[in-house]
Amino acid sequence: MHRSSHFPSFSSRDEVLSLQQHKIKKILHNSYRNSSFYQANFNKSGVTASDFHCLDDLDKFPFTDATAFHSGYPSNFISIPAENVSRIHVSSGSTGRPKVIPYSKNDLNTWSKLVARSLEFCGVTPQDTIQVTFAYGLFTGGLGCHQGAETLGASIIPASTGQTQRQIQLIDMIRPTVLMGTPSYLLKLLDKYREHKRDPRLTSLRLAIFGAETCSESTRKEIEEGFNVQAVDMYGMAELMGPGVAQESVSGKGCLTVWDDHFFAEIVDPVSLRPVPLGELGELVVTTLSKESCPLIRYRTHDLTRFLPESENFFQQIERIKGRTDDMFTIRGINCFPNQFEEIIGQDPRLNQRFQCEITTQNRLDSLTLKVEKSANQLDDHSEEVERMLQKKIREKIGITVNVKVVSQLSETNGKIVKVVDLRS
Ligand code: DLL
Repeated sequence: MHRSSHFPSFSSRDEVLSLQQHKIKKILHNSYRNSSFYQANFNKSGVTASDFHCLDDLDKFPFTDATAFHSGYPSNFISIPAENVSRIHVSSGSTGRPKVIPYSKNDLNTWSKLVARSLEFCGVTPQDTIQVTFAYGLFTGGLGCHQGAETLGASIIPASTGQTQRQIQLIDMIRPTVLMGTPSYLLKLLDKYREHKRDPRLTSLRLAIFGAETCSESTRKEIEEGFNVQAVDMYGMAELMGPGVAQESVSGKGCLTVWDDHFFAEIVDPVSLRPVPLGELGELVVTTLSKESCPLIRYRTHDLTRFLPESENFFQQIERIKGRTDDMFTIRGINCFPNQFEEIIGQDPRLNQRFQCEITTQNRLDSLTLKVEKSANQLDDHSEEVERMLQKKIREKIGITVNVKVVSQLSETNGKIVKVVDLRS
């Protein structure tokens, strides 16, 4: 397959590793020199940039976590003068606390190229028209995908998220071939078609690119069968850059190829913070290799994944994200991850796969209410029966008793549904 200039060609894995080593060395020296945050952090751990000689030495360096972003803006964390900042995004991520993320001109340039590379990797070409339904604005999804699509040379419909009826009109009118958005929003769009008795299989679309939140295989299947398209996953995070950190291809479903000429990935046990044995599930930790404005050294993403064998073009591959370490909640002693429920919900066609876990205290006991959206094509109200069935299945499969509430609509932010709302005191 012909690859454009956004796609580097490596002749061996060693070539990638040596590039990473070279870039990390530079990043460590620059961060120490330009950011008082890293100076203090390195000093506290008794390391200096000169202690890094090879990739294995990186584990001498301290981890960075989201608290680094909590000291206001511009902070001692930033490595470039504030006047060299070109754009600022703000992410509340899944934990709610806002993080201010600056980008230099070079950062924006690298980001655009990486999103263009991601799009190309899943078969998007300059001949495609892409409807971007990720939110535009402070969230990195809209503008990030927009710039990348522009860099690739595709046509873009900057629809942003929401106004679902209008999205359908745009698809009818402009006949895009590619749709991008959160899985939650793509399901909502699908539901709107059904509500209006329109067949979503008859659009011009051939490919859906989803990202920004976890998506179970049953949700992917619903999107693929619903729209009669292929659907692939895009991974990213505002602090690292935005969308375009890792990408799934149509022929390689299940694994994300990490653009590891720009991001060095480690997978560690979330408690001991030691590397997990190869192939085991753990927390993804990333060191940015190109970011100028606020480089991240061993940044804890809290996303759960595992290493897979490297790709044929020598990039690192990881499994699609399984969930977040901070999404895990313990209810009456049982550890739960929201996506355990996703697969069970996905088996009932009367439900959308959009749901939220709300945890409260009732009579001094933890209580979990699973709120699930009903599908728009369900004219008859089977809510009570569905609630009973779902409660029974969860008790059988996960071993806990939950309250189930079928609702018409759940609220969302940037097209993402907050999967866990913990209201315990
Ligand atoms: O969600 C960036 C993005 C936009 C990625 C559009 C892909 C497409 P944040 O708002 O900072 O950035 O949220 C980052 O979202 O740590 C994951 O927990 C989750 N996430 C992002 N992509 C995926 C994915 C954007 N493909 C957080 N699968 C991350 C699962 C994802 N979770």
